Amino acid sequence: MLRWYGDTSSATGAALGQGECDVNGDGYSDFVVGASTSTSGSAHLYLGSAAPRADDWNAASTSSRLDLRNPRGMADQLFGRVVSGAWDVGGDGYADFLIPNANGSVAHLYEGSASVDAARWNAATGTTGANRLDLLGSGAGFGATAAGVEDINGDGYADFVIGNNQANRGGGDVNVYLGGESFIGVFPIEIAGTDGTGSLFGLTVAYAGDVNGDGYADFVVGADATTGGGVAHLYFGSGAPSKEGWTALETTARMDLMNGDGAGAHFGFAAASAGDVDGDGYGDFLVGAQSGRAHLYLGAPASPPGGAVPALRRIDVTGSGGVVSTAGDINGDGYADFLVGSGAGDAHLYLGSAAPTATAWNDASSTVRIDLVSP
Ligand SMILES: [Ca+2]
Ligand SMILES: [Ca+2]
Ligand SMILES: [Ca+2]
Ligand SMILES: [Ca+2]
Repeated sequence: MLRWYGDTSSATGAALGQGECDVNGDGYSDFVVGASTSTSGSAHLYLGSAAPRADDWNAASTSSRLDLRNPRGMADQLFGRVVSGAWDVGGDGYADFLIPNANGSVAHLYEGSASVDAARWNAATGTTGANRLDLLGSGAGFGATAAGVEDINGDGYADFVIGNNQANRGGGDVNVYLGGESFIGVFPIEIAGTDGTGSLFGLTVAYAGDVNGDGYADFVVGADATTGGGVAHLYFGSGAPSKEGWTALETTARMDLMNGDGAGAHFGFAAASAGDVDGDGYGDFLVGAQSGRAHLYLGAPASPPGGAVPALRRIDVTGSGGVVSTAGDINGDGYADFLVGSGAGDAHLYLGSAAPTATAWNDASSTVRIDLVSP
């Protein structure tokens, strides 16, 4: 997901950036744009088609756009500040998506279907048949972040993560929800942060792809406000994920990624899957910082074989770092490309290749980096 950092009193956009997201199953990808405001907030689902048109999507009344409102109807809950694609949580062939109340202790999972219906989706919390699941958490921090993480336990149902940076006496935690045909009522796996009070563990949650190539998707949780300048944790999916496995001090189910950018770097402020940048079949992912650097971790097989923990090669790109995202494959060469921005008027597109290097990407006149400035 993209963690929005800015003026929450104005309408802001955050697109579904993950995977194919065909909510109504018509073969065209759809996307959500959040518009968090100081009132109740809103979000808009734009339906893809063979010939999308701005005048249609922007019309006051159109079937190509579904306008979503805070089902709780309350002000100041930051509905729409965070949106995330969730793949197919219910296993019915339609993509689902997440919109938490980022300041409201509730996260909403919207269920895709052949006949998506805004009125039904906007029904008040607790309404049966709303085609929406309202997941309740404790404390105002629950729902500050949300991310679909594909399928981390390999059962064919997509899974997702909700962050609560204020839980656990200020150390933060995340809830991992495993999808299923009738997963309502199943308790999430709760991972409590151990990075200290005020570390903001869970204020970054992100899909990482399958980093170690074992067939299970992996995910990242950031705690960017530790006294050491931030930390990020890579959690490995498996056939039987467990709280104990993910939280043990010594474990092969988790990898702790340490900050190398110095105090105050806010390493882990952002994270995202980068796709497969070097085309080796292993998922690569980004950890952003406010140090002016972003870090690409290249996926690799477990070492030694049979475990989960890979030896990850890290490439640091310089110039920005607070906003990171996959870009898909911009130039169609089979290597995924990625974007890094500062949130202050610049963004950089990094082109993937079989053998990417920091030297080539960071060169002042690089041919594998495209610098974008505000037009
Ligand atoms: Ca569609
Ligand atoms: Ca699953
Ligand atoms: Ca994996
Ligand atoms: Ca790779």
